[in-house]
Amino acid sequence: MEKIILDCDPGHDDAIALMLAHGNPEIELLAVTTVAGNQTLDKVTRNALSVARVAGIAGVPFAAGADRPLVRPIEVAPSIHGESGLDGPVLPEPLIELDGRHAVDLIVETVMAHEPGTVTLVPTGALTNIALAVRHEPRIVERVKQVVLMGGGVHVGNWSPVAEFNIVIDPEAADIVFSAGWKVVMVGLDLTHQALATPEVRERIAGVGTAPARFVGELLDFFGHTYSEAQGFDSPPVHDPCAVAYVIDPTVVRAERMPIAIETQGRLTTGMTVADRRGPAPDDCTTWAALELDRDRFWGLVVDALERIGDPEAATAATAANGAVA
Ligand SMILES: [Ca+2]
Repeated sequence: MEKIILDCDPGHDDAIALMLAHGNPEIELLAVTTVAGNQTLDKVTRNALSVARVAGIAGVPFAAGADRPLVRPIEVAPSIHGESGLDGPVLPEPLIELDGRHAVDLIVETVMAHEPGTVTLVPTGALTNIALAVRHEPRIVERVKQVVLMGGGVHVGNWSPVAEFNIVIDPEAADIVFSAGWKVVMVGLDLTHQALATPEVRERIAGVGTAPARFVGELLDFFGHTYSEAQGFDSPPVHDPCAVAYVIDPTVVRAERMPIAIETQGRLTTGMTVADRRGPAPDDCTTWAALELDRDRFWGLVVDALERIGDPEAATAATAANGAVA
């Protein structure tokens, strides 16, 4: 079992990442934390709790974190994710309550409570919470197994010609996380632009036939529309579950070790993940870039997770009905 903390900003692809982490039997989801990014903190936090209900997640602490980047003003992405941050499906009223702790405290306490080298951090939003956690308790750098993050790209940007959204909205936080000295796997756009929800993929998901699968279908309908309008994609790239897939099975995502530094000063290049591919990585290099996705096995993991999640609301209703009869 791989123990993870998912730090996210749902977000259509974050929602699918959360479902993959919950449904996959190789993953033990220790905590879910939220950070401002795709939308404001209040919105993405409520979205995370709604998705928890759809997927039947219970007994996992959810905590809200930073409501803005470390230094810069907040920047959100309604052109991709809509005004709610998760436009498309009806978002049910959450059943679970938010943990009272700040996300940074929950991350630090969870990492320090587990054996060294056993907890993987999976950030799929801006790196604000993770950077704050490093500053708050530097011992987590030694203790965490690895950081597998969705963000950046070796050759490509999306929010600017050379920068990806999660990195560019808080490049100072990204700089702290990439240079901390722990193993960082950058699951960036080179990789996630291979994770396209094509009509064939969406048919496979629809074939699962459950309420959570329909919810994912409605997410992908909206996401497909905005990605087509805003960035000219025929099918939307479903970024965030790729990071979870790497944790489940690193052979689904091929990564290469290479030095990666964050540009925080550039007039045109702020937020660029500057990857050095000039030669073999030096021995002390701790950063990796994901480059190649096994598409079929990746979507197989997503479909399998949805099948295992089943229909939690229907199951709850059936249990309640049986209870009433008894
Ligand atoms: Ca995200």
